[in-house]
Amino acid sequence: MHVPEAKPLTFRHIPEALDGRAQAGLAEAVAAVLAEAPPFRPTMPRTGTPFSVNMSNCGPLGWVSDKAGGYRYQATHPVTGRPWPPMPELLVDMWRAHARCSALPEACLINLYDARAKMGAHQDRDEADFSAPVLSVSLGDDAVFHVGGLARSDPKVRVVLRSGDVLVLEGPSRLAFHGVDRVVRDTSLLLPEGGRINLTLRRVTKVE
Ligand code: MD3
Ligand code: FE
Repeated sequence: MHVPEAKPLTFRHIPEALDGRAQAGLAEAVAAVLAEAPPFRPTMPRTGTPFSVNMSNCGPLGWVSDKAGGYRYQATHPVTGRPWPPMPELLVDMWRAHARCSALPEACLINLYDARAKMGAHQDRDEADFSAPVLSVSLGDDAVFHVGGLARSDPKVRVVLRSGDVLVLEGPSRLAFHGVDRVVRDTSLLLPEGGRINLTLRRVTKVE
């Protein structure tokens, strides 16, 4: 009987890409972004079910979702109507250092997790170009993250993402199903209120 080979997962986990001082500087920069672009709670297309994660964005484009408009990128905050604040330079530096992509990121989604928040398995496919990687930076409490394959039912690998870790998703894994099973309370002292912040840098328009 033919047993299909497992497709290799093409992601790179870079533990402690940011040291404690850099994490503190980034947490401060994110707090400044959130003061200008306050967290909002997205809702699911069609059903309007709220996400358990609060979100904001920085950079030229931001990812939003609501019942009426569905998943999309837009240049303005869905509540204030103002443009997203610029991306902190440290994040652009992380992209230059680790993404292996000469085009710069256009969107940085900021996911804010409390101890009860999670993110079900999904694919990131709201971008016009899947050739560019996605780069994620984690701050605060540990998260149990999973990545599978191109089908929802494919086997998954689990990775604990800790404060200061970078994850780069590229090649075939760019369209892999993935999600956050849970955040482990009180595993980091970085954020005064606890919880976890994930910053996801993406290209949205075609790279050429
Ligand atoms: C694997 N965020 O915002 S980041 C998301 O920790 C999202 O907040 C998670 O999934 C979080 O869409 C995971 C790591 C990540 C980002 C994009 C991916 C993993 C990915 C794209 C393909 C495969
Ligand atoms: Fe995702």
